[in-house]
Amino acid sequence: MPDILKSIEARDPAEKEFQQAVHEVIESVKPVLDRNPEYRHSAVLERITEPERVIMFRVPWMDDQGKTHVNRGYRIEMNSAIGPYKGGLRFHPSVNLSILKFLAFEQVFKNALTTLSMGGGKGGSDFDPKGKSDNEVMRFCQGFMAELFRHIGPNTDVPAGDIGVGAREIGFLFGMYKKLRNEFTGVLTGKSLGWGGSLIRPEATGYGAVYFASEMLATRDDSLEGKTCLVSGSGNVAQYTVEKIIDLGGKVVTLSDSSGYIFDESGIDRGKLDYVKRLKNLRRGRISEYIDKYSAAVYTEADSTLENNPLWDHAADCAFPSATQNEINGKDADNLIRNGVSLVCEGANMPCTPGAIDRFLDKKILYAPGKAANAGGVAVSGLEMAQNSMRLNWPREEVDERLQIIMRSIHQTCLDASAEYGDPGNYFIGANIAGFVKVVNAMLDQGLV
Ligand code: NDP
Ligand code: 2IT
Repeated sequence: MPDILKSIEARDPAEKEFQQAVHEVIESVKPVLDRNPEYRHSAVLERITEPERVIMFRVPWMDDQGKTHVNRGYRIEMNSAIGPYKGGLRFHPSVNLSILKFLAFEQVFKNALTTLSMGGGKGGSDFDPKGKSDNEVMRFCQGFMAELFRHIGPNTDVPAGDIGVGAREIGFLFGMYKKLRNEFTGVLTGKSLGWGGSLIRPEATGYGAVYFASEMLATRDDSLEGKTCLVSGSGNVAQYTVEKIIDLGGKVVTLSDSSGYIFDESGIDRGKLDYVKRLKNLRRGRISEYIDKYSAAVYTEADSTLENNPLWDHAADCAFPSATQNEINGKDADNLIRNGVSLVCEGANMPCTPGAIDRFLDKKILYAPGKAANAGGVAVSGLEMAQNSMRLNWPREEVDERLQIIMRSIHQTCLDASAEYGDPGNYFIGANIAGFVKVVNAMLDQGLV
C-alpha cells in the first residue's frame, strides 16, 4: 500500500469511507505520478487529501413540543484550486466526518471535470428530516445557517442540496443567510425558480447521468431504446433518471428507499413516475405505498442481514444506482453480471464498493463512476451561479443544451485520459486522472498555499 494511504489510515483510522475514496483515486493516478516526478516532489497527494478547512459546529433547535435537540453541523472546504468551494449539504442520521470528507474529496475531481470553475466542498448534519414537521425543519435549517453563514459566500463557498436537502431546505437556508448578511446573492444553488433558481437544476443530476449512459452506449453503436433498467433510490436523482430513461425509450422496473424496493415488471411509465414524485416530494411517503396504487408491482422490505441486495438481482440491461454509498457490493455485482447487465452508471456518489468496481472492469462492463456520471447536478449549479451573477435566467432549452454539451465533454475527457494512460474505455481511471491533473496543475501554479 502506498505510504500516503498508510499515513491517512494512521491519522484518522475511523474514516473508512474517506480512505475508500482516496484509495480509488490514488490507485488510478499512479501512472500520472510516474510520468510527472514534480508531483511527488511537491507532495501533491499529501496536500490534496487534506481539507483546506474543516468547520464543525453545534446546531441547537427546538421541536414542536418545545423540547431542545442538539445536532452536529459540518462544512468541509476541501480544495479551492480552481474556484470557490462548491458542493451539497447532506442531512441524514448517518452523516459523520468520514462520509463528508469522502464526498468533499470526490467533489473536487467531479467539479474539475465539469469544465466550470468550481472547487470542492461538502457539508451537512446528522439531523434526520424524516418525520419532522415543516416548522421543525425550518428551525433546524435556521439554526444550521446561524453558524454556517459566516463561512460561506457567493465567491467563497456555495452549498447546494444532497440527500435530505431539497428545495424546501434550500429555501429555509437561503432565507436565513439573506437575513443575517442583509444581501441577496447566489450563495446557495438549487433555489426555487421564482427567486434565483435555474431551470433544469432539479432534473440535472438524473438527466446528466442518462446522457452520460447514452454516450457510453453510443461507443458500442447502441442506445437506451428498449433497454430494461434497474434504478435504486426514489429521491431527486432517481426520479429524473427514470424520467430521462423513459424519454429515450428505456424501461425502468425498480425504485427503492431505505425501507425496501419495488419491482414493477411492466415498467414505471410517466403516470407512475408522477405518482412517485407526489408521494416522495409532497407527501414525503414511503416507496412501499406504490403497491397500494399499482398492485401488480411487488414490494420487498430491506434486509440488512442479507449478503446481497435483491434489487440488483433482476434480469436487466442497465443499472443506475441512485441512492447512497456502497449500495452495490461484490455479490451484487456478480448478480448484475449474471443477469445480463452491461452498463452501470453511478447517479449516487460511490455507490459501488471496490470489489464491485473490479468485477465490472474485469468483465468490460460500461461502468461510469459517479464523479463523471453524476456531475450534471453540480454543473447546472455552476450554470445557476453564472445566471445569478448576470441577474439573468436562461430558458429551459438553453440550460438543457449546455448540460448535454458538458456531459458529452466529460465523457470524451474520460475516454481521452483512459487512452492516454493505456487503458482505453476505462472511465474509472479516465475520470480520476483527468480530474486529478486539472486540480493538481492549478495547485502547482498557485504555489505552496
Ligand atoms: P434524496 O434525499 O432526494 O434521495 C435519497 C434516496 O436514497 C431516497 O430514496 C432515500 O431513501 C435513499 N437512501 C438514502 N440513504 C439511504 C440508505 N442509507 N440506504 C438506502 N437508501 C437510502 O437524495 P438525492 O437523490 O439528491 O441523492 C441520492 C444520491 O445522489 C446521493 O448519493 C447523493 O450524494 C448523490 N448526488 C446527488 C446530487 C444532487 O444534485 N441531488 C448530485 C450528485 C450526486 P429514504 O427516503 O428512505 O431516506
Ligand atoms: O454530489 C453532488 O454533486 C451534489 N450533491 C450537488 C452539488 C451542487 O453543488 O450542486
